[in-house]
Amino acid sequence: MSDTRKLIIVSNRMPVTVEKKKGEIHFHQSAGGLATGLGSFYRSYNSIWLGWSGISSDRINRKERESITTKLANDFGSYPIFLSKKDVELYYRGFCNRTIWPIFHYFPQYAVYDKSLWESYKYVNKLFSNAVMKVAKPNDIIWIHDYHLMLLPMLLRKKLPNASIGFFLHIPFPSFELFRLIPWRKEILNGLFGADLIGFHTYDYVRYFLISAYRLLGYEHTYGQVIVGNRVIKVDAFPMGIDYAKFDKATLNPKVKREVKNIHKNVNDRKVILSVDRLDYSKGVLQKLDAFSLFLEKNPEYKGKVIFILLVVPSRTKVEHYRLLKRQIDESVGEINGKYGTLDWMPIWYLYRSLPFHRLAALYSVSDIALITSLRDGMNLVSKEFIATKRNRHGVLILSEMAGAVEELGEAIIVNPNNREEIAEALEKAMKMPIEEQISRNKIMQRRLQHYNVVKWANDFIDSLHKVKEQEQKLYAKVLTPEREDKLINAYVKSNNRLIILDYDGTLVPFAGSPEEAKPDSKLMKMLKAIANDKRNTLVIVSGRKKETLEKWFGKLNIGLGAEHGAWIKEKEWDMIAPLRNDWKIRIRPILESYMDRTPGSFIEEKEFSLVWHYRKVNSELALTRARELKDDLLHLTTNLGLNVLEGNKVIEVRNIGVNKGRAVLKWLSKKDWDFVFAAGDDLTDEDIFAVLPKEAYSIKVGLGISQARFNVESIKDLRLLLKRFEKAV
Ligand code: GDG
Repeated sequence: MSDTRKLIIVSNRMPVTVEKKKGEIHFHQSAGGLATGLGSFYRSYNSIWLGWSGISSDRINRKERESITTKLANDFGSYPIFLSKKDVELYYRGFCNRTIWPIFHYFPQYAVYDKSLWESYKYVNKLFSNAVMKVAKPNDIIWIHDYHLMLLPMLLRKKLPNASIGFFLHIPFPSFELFRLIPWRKEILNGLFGADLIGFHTYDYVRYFLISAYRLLGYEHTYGQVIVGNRVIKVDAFPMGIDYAKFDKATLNPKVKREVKNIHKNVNDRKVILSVDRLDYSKGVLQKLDAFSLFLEKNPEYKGKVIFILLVVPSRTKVEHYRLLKRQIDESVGEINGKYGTLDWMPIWYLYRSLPFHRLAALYSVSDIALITSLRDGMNLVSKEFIATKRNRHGVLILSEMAGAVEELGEAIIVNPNNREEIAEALEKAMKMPIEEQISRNKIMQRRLQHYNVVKWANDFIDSLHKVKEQEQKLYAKVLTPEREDKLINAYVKSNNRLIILDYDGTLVPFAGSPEEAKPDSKLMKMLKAIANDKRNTLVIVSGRKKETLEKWFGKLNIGLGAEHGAWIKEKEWDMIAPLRNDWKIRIRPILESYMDRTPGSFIEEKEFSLVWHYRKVNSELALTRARELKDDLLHLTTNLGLNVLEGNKVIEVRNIGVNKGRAVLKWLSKKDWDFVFAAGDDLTDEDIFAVLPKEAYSIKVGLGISQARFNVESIKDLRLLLKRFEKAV
């Protein structure tokens, strides 16, 4: 695929690190998974990567800045963002790692809520936005990565309304109860909603995010699709893969082979347990040390026969909780080695540093067991890399159920990282697992990892981003633009026999629970009256409401009415659309009542020919479950009773088959040879109206979203402005 648009990747750090040593500037490229995954796009697009260079701007002068920028652009396809020492302290070490990181990893006790850190986070996100604006064109594709830049999507959206913006979060998205703790939670969500596509590692994170969006911003979703104003936003899971081939082939590399030999020499024929983590409290390092100690205590026969290689990669050592953790790990290792070690056997080999790739790969290769006990982990790539290195060879993965990777690595031994007994037992089980079983478990996982590798992951993400945009454009194709509106008004002015059909709730006024709250305002009444009084117009309101309510509100106006979704219609007097029965209500009502009792916030509305269960005020998740259950229950019961179960906007309604707004509208349609037919509605029940209209009719759905209507308007306000033009044209 070749595209003239640019692909702009934005992450906190770019894949090149800039350092200043003894007055000289050095550049190191890091070949991370992300860079590999994006490799194919680099070739098909004109790409650029933006991020912090790693060097603080206080340490370089203007000339150095310029030469760094030029070198990065020419040699690395990158564009640097310069952060001062203070920015790094407040934004990176501050808000990112002292507020977001602990909350998103379920460590609220470590989180600080400090306005100055938040201000710095906002400021640095703006710096990133300014930098992107220096290189971006209106239709470019922008892929933003991770928790450091959650405000960036909206900052960019405001400046580049047509750009394709994707956001991917590499860490977990927490449950609402955690996320709500952050004082600036709404700003963060709003920031993210600037993107067209918001991606997470797992479906659980998607769910948690959508629940927060609903609870905090009132945004609803349909299969992960959220419509905000005139935009479509998709939220979905994209489990990040690894550069599979790199690990699969690693053991063929002579440098790795040499290293493997070396390790074997030192290990002898002892079993090797491996642990690889960044220094982070979310990784559960203390927990695994504790479990290893318990394992030795319970299985003394393994003393002298097993080595635990503990690789801890230094990270965020300037944040206090990390320093404390380092001390605790040092102590724990010392304690265990002191307790069990002998003159010729040290149970834990502890490495506190980062290793070059060939040494890491060699460790994966020689280890019999990989022990991953993250307390929370967005994905955990180490577990995937370990399995990928084990082609046709044995090796057991023990994996925490709190790591995102567990969804794809179900053949591992899964443990709860807080259960030391379970981890110790898992170690014992892993030690004893037959080699054939190890290989066959690994093969299943390898197939999966090979298939959904990092390139596939990145492709999938960008493809989905294109699809969301296409979908948005389809919706846009139906938006009532000013030109289309002018044509409509033109047709209105020229015509003499006009039929105007309007739904009420959600179309003319916002949804509200009680009739009192939803009463038409005086401006609306004035407008309807004016339209109705034009002799060329026949105005009809067709609603789900009871006839008594409609009569009270509109009875005095010169308009037709349809109540209870058309069960009753009024031209001069109220009349039933067809002979209907309602004795079925005695059987259905008790079912709805049992749901009402078990679902706080829900209530039943009884109309003459229908029963309605309302759940607008019910907690979102419960509402969803209950609505589904109730629909299932009702479907079984109603088939023989000649009833229909219909889902409206936060309601489930049971009514006689054949009663719908469309049938009511047909009554008016067949009356005359209309030369202008207009209908507006907002929800599923109005689709029945749209379905019976002649092709040339002007039908309008209020709100963006799939509909049979010819056009969409964004909001009630837009529809009322349009109707105002009817009034003025009188
Ligand atoms: C975040 C999320 C999510 C480790 N030590 C060495 C070394 N590594 C490499 C590994 C692996 C990477 O670092 C670590 O990735 P993880 O996924 O395990 O964890 P985080 O760093 O916390 O990453 C995490 C990830 O983002 C991706 O979205 O999975 O949940 O927290 O690739 O190989 N590499 C070398 N020497 C080392 O000593 N060369």
